[in-house]
Order: sequence, then C-alpha cells, then structure tokens
Amino acid sequence: MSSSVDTQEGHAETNEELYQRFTNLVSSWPCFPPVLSISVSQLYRHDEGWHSSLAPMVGTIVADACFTARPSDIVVATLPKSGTTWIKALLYSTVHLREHPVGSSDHPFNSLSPHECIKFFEYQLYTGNKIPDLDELPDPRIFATHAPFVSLPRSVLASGCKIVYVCRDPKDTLISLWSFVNKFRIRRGLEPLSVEATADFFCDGVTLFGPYWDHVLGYWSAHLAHPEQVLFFRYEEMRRDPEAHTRRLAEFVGCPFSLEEQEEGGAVDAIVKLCSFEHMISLQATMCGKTDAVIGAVDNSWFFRRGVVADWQNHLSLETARKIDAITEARFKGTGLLVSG
Ligand code: PAP
Repeated sequence: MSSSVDTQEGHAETNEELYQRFTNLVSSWPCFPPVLSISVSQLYRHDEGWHSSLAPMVGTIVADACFTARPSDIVVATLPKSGTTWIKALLYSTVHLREHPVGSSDHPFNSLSPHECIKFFEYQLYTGNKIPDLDELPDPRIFATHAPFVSLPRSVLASGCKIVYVCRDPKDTLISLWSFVNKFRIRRGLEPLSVEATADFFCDGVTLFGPYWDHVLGYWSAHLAHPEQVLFFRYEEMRRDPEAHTRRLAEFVGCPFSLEEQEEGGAVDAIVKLCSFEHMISLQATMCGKTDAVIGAVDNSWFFRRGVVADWQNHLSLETARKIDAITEARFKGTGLLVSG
C-alpha cells in the first residue's frame, strides 16, 4: 500500500520511513534474547515498561500514530492466553447475529478463525510497512490488541469507543503461554522452555506484553474510572456462566438481544454453544486453517489446548504456584481485583 504520513516537521514520510523510524526507536530499548525470556525471538522493553518482540511492538507504535478510531468501534484487549480467541468468537457472533445466524451454512466460523474475523492491530493490521485503509469497514468495526492500556492507540481513548478486556488467573495464563511458545520453539528447532524457567521469566515480567500484573491493573483502573467504556471480564467467571457474560457483552457493545431472540430463538444459548471450546475445535477452520500474522502463519488449532480452569495444577509445583500467588496478592491488594477483596 502506498501512502504517506505527515510528520510533526511537516514533510511527508513514506510508510517505509515511518516503520523504519519506529524500528530504530524500539531497537534502542533494552532487549532480552530468547534464552532470557518467554519467546522465540528477542523481547524488547517498551518505554512504558512492557515487553514484546520487535514487529508487534513497532506495530503497536504505528497503530498509535496512524489509527483513527470511531466512537462506534469495539476493541478487544487481552494479555496473550487469557481467552482472546473465545471473547473474539462471542463478540463477533453476537454483533453479526442478524447477518450470520448461528447454524447458517455460510457462517464465517466455518471457514475463518475468530482471529481472521477480528484482527490484531500489532500482529495483522499494522505490519509489513503497511498502513491499512480501515475507513471502508462498516460500523461497528471490531479490532483486537494485546497492548497494555498505556499503549493503546490514543484515538481509541479519545473516541470513547468500547473496550472489552478479559483477564485470566496468572498461573493458567502462564501454562497456556508456555505451551504455545514451545510449539513455536520446537517448530524453529529451539530447545523447549521448562515450565519452571518460564515461571521465573513470568514472575520477572519478561513475557509477551507483560508484566502480567501491570497489564491487568492498567485495564482494571480504566474500567473503574470509565465502566461505560471499559468492560472487564474474567475467564474463570465466563467459564462459570457464559450465557450471562454473553448477554452482558451484547448490552455493553450496544447490540442487546431482543426478547424474541432470547426467549423464542434461544440466541444466547446458540451463541454460547457455537463458541464453546468443544464446538470450535471441531470446525474445519480450526482443524486445518492457519492465521497469517507478523510472526508467521499460526495453525488455528494452536489457539485451543484444554480450555479449562486451574490446569496449572497439572504443571506447576506448589512452591511456584505460591510464589505467583504472593506476587498477585501484593500487587492486587486493595485494588478490588483479588477475589477475596
Ligand atoms: P491468544 O491470546 O494467543 O489469542 P488465547 O485465545 O487468549 O490466545 O488463549 C488460548 C487459551 O484459551 C487456551 O487455553 P489453555 O491453553 O489453557 O487450554 C485455549 O484452550 C483457550 N480457549 C480457546 N478457545 C476457547 C473457548 N472457546 N472456550 C474456552 N477456552 C478457550
């Protein structure tokens, strides 16, 4: 795509120059080789204190500079492995229920993964020297990001558009991430990370878009300050009552189910079943499809592992679990984020 961006100095900068400028900036920040982080490539530490590999970090900064949000947009925000694929599926099928009734033979999920239906700014849209033209997309446009709240595109905040955040128990997030990153490491011929080494990096915050606790706190504070703009869900509570969360989600984004849809059509149940782990893994798009991302094509099946709560008990030592809980307790105490208060 050929376009240019006006710089503060007033001269037009090509997309290549813009990406190069931000690549140079990120390259000047501290970095951690893959042996010192949960990653397959070097992780950089952003000025705002979070970590990611080069291309998604540059994409995040380009999105901040170039994305123009509309008040009607919806942005899904998560840490990796917190339930992104699931919330994307629920949100997309809810917002598009009338065009794509659940069970229709041409439902997008039959051929596309939720990650192709709702794209990440930093992995799919603002990549490869491109500034995508998103103006033609019909309302409501839905995007996703793993970026922390402090690094969201500034127009997202200014527009007042809706932000849907999902967090998950850090121990399950860690185990899910460990398994996912090792798939990439094995594919690239790298030694898999041990669970204990992964836990150490996680606790030190040297993990994708982490520290975990900063990420969650950033969106939690935003939710407390602007509950009408930032919805805050927990994976564990979604598992417990997906129907109530789907209704809440629909209301929050301004697409509530009609009484008829709820009572006669069973729309909520149908969406919950459509997006359930068990149904999603049986889809052709999951079993055979891939999603293109700046880190390479990812098998859609890699986004599904077990989909349960507390699987960490099968992998982490009690000592490590206690260490993570102690950090969570210390960081979340008094914020209202701890389940016990
Ligand atoms: P991403 O951030 O890379 O997109 P994300 O979807 O957040 O990944 O995380 C994947 C986790 O969500 C996996 O958890 P696990 O490793 O503990 O199993 C995956 O199984 C789970 N997941 C994916 N889809 C669903 C779903 N429909 N219902 C419940 N959990 C799901």
